[in-house]
Amino acid sequence: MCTHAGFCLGLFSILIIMWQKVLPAYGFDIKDCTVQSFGNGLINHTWRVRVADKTFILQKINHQVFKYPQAIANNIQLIAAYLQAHSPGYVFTTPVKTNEGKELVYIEAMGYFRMFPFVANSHTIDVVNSTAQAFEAATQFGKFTRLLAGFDCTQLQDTLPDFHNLSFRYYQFEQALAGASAEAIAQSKTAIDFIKANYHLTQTFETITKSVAFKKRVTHHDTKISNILLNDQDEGICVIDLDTIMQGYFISDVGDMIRTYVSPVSEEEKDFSKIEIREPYFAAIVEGYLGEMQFELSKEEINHFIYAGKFMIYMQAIRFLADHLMNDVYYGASYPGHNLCRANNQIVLLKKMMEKEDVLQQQVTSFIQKNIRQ
Ligand code: GN1
Ligand code: MG
Repeated sequence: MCTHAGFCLGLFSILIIMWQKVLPAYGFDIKDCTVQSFGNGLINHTWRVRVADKTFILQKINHQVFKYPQAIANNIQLIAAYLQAHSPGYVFTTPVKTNEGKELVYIEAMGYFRMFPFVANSHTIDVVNSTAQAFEAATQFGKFTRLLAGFDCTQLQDTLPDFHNLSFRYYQFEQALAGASAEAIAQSKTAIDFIKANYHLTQTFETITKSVAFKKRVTHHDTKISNILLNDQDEGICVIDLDTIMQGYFISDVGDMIRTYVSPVSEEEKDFSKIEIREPYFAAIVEGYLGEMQFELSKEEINHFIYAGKFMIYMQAIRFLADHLMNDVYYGASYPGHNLCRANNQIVLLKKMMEKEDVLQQQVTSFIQKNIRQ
């Protein structure tokens, strides 16, 4: 929230100027539009635009992070064309074209923008409050990859090179450590020691990248609950936030669901005693995702279902910690030590998951016994 009136007003005028430049590209006059901030992503800025009886989602792409916005637009187009041909009933949101027929608007000194149609009778949620929601989301993310199983994913461009490359993230962490102040290192000592002590998780990732049993597929790479559109009955409609769709391993999508659905509190929680592994929510992810993907995944991949969760939680802890050591240049921070707190939160989550590994593995095993072997 803005605490300084002058700053707030300044920010608002910049937004107005920006909308005044972007909206005409779609044939809209700002006077006829109601624009409201929408969602809570850390990277892109999103607004809901109402004009007459139509609603759209307008996004400003973070160009510092996504250096190749055109690659995102190309990937979305390729996937949309494949889905249109092979699964015509499937809802897949594609950008609205500008008056010039383009998917992106570039405004000098402001960056790239794009607009999506708002899917009627849909809503998103920020927190998973029921196992049914976890099941719906896991089903949608699994279905997305399954429907694209016949699509040649090597056609997709990397919109964020090395995004979920854990070896690269570990290297970035080492670089951050080498450049960090003695004070920041001392303050982060427990987190640094934990990351180093669990380097074996990076080694497992390296084994995966060399294994023929692990396949690259069309992967969403950001499977948090707010990236699923739900209908009024809370049933999944489709996946959204398509920027990081690239080729990747299933551990990214399953792992981020485990990371973000299983605990009742998010990475923002400062009271770590609230972090918990809710077994029924884990089971809902297993049932939803494997319900769609059981015949696509190899036995070896299914055996790494639990690893997927550890991989993503560990990588997120590394990314927050490295950002803290580099003075919050990537994620930003609302208070001093914010990214260290986020990293420590993820470390607690990982420890709690490691404690429950056997019980969780039992859930995967029983799904396989009930379904796949029949
Ligand atoms: C970022 O902006 P958002 O919330 O969709 C990040 C994800 C992290 C997430 C952590 C491009 O996603 O990888 O998991 O923050 N996206 C990018 O909250 O770095
Ligand atoms: Mg995202």
